[in-house]
Amino acid sequence: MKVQFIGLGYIGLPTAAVVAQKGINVHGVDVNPKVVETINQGKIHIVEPGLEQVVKEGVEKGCFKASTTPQEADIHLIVVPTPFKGNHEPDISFVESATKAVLPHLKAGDTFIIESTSPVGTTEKMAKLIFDERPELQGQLAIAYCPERVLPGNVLHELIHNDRVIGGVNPESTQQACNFYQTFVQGELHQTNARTAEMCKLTENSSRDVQIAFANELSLICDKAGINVWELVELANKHPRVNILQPGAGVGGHCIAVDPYFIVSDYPMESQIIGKAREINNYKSFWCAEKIRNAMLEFELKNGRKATTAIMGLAFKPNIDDLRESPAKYIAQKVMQSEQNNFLVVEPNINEHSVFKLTNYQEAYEKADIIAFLVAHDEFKTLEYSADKVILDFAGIFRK
Ligand code: SAJ
Repeated sequence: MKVQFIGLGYIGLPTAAVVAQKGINVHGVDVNPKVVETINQGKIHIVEPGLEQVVKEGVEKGCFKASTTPQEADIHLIVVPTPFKGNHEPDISFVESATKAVLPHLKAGDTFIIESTSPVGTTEKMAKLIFDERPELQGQLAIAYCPERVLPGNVLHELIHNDRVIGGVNPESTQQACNFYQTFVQGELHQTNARTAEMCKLTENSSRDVQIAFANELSLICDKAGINVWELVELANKHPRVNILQPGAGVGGHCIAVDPYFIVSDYPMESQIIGKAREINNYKSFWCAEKIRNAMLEFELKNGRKATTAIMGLAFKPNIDDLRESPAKYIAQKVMQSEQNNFLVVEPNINEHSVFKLTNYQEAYEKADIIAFLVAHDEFKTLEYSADKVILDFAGIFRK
């Protein structure tokens, strides 16, 4: 059996490596020749604990090879990004071009699986595209959708142990795709149809977005009402059927802040809560930036000099080095662009940044007058609360 992965990014690469680890012949394809070269040297171009070792083993054993062009295989997986266009409409052009690239290599008996997060109906659209070009394959291919669900930072474990939802364009396709996932997934495989599987992925991330929006909305209310939101959430969660998430500086990353728009864009009238949650979570970042600005003005009025402000954290969530779609980065940019004040920017998970000059977290905490915690990195939790500083704790470091 040969398995081909189109797309060797944050999901494609670890999945390909885990499949190769099973001794299965894996051909990985990426449009970026640098990525291909790096992988063929047994190295990786992304940060993910433990991944480099698995890739290295696969390459050394000869099970895992990367190239810029697709070839014949038995299983084809599409694992490319689905960003959005102008007004938050999903852009499936990468899925389309990956499908077109695989098309000439398909043969009777093959399985074609899309893992990329996709709007409802994408798998059926790709099936049509395939059969329009290759009508002789009608009834001869398994075509299915199976979303990835792994959490960055814990990908290798979750790839094997998470349950998967698998939906084919017909029951035979579903079964054939399941047979493939059985080779490396220890979690349960749940069978459904392609549209439900597509919607399931969007639902999972929208559910988390809505729940975080609830926590963020509470934080705005509590700020006005003079209530400590961290204590409030902790106490409410003592109820056996309440489980509120943590408020923060907004929602970032390339999944939760993106996927809900795929529902809103196609079903705008129906998706009231989902759309509103996106607005609330975006507004929370804007609100944090305003809070920091106001604190700087207040400090200046009170002390007759400009404050030094520490921006604590740039990543999109705690303990990672990923700054993509990061609310903390957005807030830092917003606050710093219009002010002449002194800023100390901290991000313990990266060594340098092309825009921000980075300062050590302890030094920044010591030197600054205003401390704005934007991300709950573990390092920050080792700092002692200091009553003589203005502390804006959007990440719940001191929970005060
Ligand atoms: N966040 C909060 N409060 C919380 C939890 C998270 O403000 O209580 C914020 C984080 O700081 C971050 C954002 O939400 O900015 C997203 O972080 P996350 O840890 O919730 O999720 P991701 O984006 O790293 O990964 C998600 C996961 N989906 C779900 O938990 C439903 C993961 O399982 C998916 O595979 C991934 O999206 C994806 O690729 O779709």
